[in-house]
Amino acid sequence: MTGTVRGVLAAVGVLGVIGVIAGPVAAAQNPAQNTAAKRPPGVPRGEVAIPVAGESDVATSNGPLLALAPHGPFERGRAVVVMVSQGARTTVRLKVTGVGRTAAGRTFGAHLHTGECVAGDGAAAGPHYNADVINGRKPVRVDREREIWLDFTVSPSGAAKASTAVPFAPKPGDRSIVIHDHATDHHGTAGARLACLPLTWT
Ligand SMILES: [Cu+2]
Repeated sequence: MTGTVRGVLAAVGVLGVIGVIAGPVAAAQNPAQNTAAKRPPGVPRGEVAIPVAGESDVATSNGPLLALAPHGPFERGRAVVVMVSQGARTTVRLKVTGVGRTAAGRTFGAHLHTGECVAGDGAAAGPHYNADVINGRKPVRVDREREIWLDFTVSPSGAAKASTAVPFAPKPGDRSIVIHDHATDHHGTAGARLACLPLTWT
């Protein structure tokens, strides 16, 4: 599944996504606790309200990673990302699975980029989503408060998790999570683009 959901998510597709990611939406993990008893007025049976307070925008994506470089450790990789914005605060969680064993123990950079995730075309993803750049603020600062950085270290079983919280709400678009060859340095640089996951919301 790739796409956007605001406010109310269809239970069938989304519980699978939420189920692997703890956090603000963790209460959705157990479908048995989220049926009739928690269904607010106007939410049809079979759907579940996201249990977060106030106005929230939720964007999720779940699917195979698209290769941006040949023969990388992410060729059979999959990823799930859940981004929840409440006001000016956004929490993003990423889970990656199916990473090649040669990558166990390695740390990779991962970021939200402004552009699309297109297989074989790393440039299509554009630059990092930077809140200063997007909002025209100068000087532009590059750090984990202005950008969404999700560096992760791969476990022996080929899985990894990362999360971040930032003080801004990214503007909608056809965007991507890009995985890079090495950990992000203090300039925001992380080497070659290896794979990406589309993340689109409106
Ligand atoms: Cu990046």
